[in-house]
Amino acid sequence: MKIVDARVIVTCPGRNFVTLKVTTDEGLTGLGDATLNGREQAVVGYLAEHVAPLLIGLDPHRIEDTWQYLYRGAYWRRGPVTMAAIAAVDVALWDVKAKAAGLPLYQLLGGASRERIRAYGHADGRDVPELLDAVRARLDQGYRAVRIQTGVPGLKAVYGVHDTTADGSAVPHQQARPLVEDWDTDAYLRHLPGVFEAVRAEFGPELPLLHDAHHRLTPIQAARLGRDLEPYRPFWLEDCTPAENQEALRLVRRHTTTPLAVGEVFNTVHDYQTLITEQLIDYVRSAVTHFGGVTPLRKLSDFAAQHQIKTAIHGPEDISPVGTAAALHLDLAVHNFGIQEYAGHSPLAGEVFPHAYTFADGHLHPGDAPGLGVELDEALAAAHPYRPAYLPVNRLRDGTVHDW
Ligand code: KDG
Ligand code: MG
Repeated sequence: MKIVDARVIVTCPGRNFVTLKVTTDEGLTGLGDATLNGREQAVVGYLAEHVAPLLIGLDPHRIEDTWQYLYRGAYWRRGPVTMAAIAAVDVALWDVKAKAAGLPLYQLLGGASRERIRAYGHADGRDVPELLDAVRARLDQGYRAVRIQTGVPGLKAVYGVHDTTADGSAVPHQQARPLVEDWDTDAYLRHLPGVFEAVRAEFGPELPLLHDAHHRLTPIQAARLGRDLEPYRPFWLEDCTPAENQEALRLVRRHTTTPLAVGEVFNTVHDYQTLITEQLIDYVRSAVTHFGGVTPLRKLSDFAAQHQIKTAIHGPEDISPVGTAAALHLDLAVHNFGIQEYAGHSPLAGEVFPHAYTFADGHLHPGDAPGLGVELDEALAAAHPYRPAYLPVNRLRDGTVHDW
């Protein structure tokens, strides 16, 4: 079998998604997600100009060799743009291989290790009463685990507290310049334990509660927060410190037993070396889409497993249904699965990407269609073209730029 066509398709069914579609001489097609939120066109250029021409004539079954060819062959390694482009190729080739075998992808990854995949959803509110309503709404949708984020008194716009559309999905920031959010770490550290206390008081001790600090704390601040949250038994504290500094987690770890989750902005296993070998975290959070695909994420899972660390693949709205499906096949197959983030997509995104995966009773399943189980309605995609959008930026009260 040979690849005869490789095309990049950008669509905005409510938010931008970048998809690679490969076609073989046997008429099989494969899809890969290359969406890099707020920097989509950089990946489009990388894929269309530098990668797609190299794929023509290759045997799509040679996934490992193609991965190494694109990773080592470029000389310039790593980084989100490069790794999103390689991920799209990797996932598209896995899709082709599994379709050629007539099997859902998880069967090629070793088969199912479980019946279903526990998911967590997002609940947020500008204040505690709004958050409690949002948690209730997620429980009504069937979720059995919830990430809780709230506004902080005195701050106008805080990470994770969304404006929502009529269907409840988050409004993407489609404007010429990034929205500016504001931040005050002391106010946040004072506020958050009370938020956990209120949610526990309302929903009891069993509901798994997660929280994302989105890289904003120093190690000692993160240590304090982890300790202050311990009475409420969080499922995890995510991205407590800026991701570049792996050593920072040593200090956090010394002070708290709150489980730690890290990795949505990581692109390769090298970003995890210290974190995994020194067992400084409990969950690896990388996305198939930003980590070079199914091939390296499988290797990461196995490396993490040797250190009793579980997987928790990144699943925000800005990973397309193609990237979501790829995650679900891995989730079902790997032994050390922990939990899957599932923010869901707008109904229109679901129509642009018809898919076999299902969500019911708080759990996901990738379905049993051959391949990934996701298609792309190209006519509908074309009817919703790319719209420039940025992620927000973050400033302290005195105007200093802070981590977003
Ligand atoms: O594009 C950025 C989002 O994917 C990120 O902010 C979401 O932190 C996130 C999460 O945990 O889902
Ligand atoms: Mg996060």
